[in-house]
Amino acid sequence: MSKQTTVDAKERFAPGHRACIGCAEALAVRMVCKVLGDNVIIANATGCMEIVSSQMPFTSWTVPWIHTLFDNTAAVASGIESGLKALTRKGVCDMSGFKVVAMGGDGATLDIGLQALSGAMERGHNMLYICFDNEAYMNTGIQRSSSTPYGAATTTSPAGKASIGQFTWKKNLPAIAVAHDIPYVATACPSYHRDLAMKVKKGMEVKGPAYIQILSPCPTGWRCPTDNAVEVGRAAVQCGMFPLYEVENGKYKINVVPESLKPVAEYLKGQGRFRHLSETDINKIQQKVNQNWGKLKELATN
Ligand SMILES: Cc1ncc(C[n+]2csc(CCOP(=O)(O)OP(=O)(O)O)c2C)c(N)n1
Ligand code: SF4
Repeated sequence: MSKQTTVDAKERFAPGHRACIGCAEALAVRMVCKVLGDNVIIANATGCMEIVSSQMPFTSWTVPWIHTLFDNTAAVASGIESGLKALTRKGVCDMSGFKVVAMGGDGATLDIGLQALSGAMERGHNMLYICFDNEAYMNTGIQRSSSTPYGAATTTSPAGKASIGQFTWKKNLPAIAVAHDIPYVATACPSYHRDLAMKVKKGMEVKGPAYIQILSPCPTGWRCPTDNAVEVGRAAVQCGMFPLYEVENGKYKINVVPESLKPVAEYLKGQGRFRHLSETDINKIQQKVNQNWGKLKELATN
């Protein structure tokens, strides 16, 4: 990991869990937990990472961890944070060194739990929320979410003669988080592990709410080989489909700036969820990516 971000050898998301072969969401959780350290309490929404890690009587978690509903993860984390503050204030025990971390998939975060997340950010809780974005509701069988990219086939946005697959563009939750005027927002991907570790560390250290969205390639739902989730993640960053940037107190910085963006076609062609796309469809996606990249660069220069 990065020179600035030291981690120990301890696994806080331990092996033996039941994630699919090649799952980059499990990889991302493992990396994140290495940076979090022991003084954390994690509230984890229903979803792949909860299901694969906590089937009674087993657990992969070696730190305090609570399974929450889809809709209330950020509310539960807010409550824990307030509780810790009260314990410290009343002299019951000093919990000031603990950080509350909320985790959810993109369905739990961008759709069902968004209201609770917005409330927590607006109230200014001292907590880090991490969205593991695999771009669909994977745990229940690859249903589309508002984070599913345009053109992707899922079981509820199937591609066919009359359908391109997902017909809406990916919701920009980092921008929504920035609009809450919180101190730290970032995007990350396990394919860039030093960058990811640096951002998790910053999110832990900042006082107030922090939001990090981690692109987490899912071979099962993306229909890609199980041995190339890391490459796919890198390709998403290099073509601009998932740029890596951070926003500290409103100031944008792009962390990985490719010399020139790779064509999106290269990224799309490796994944079965996009295999039905025509050249015209791919051009449309390319145009949108160019447009979004231009906007991001502008934000980062201001
Ligand atoms: C309110 C509610 N609706 C639906 C479900 C069923 N459900 C459980 S996990 C899941 C999918 C989770 O998707 P996401 O949050 O994107 O995480 P992933 O599994 O992709 O990591 C669904 C739909 C539920 N538990 N609660
Ligand atoms: S469905 Fe996808 S995100 Fe879920 S455990 Fe399998 S590879 Fe990982």
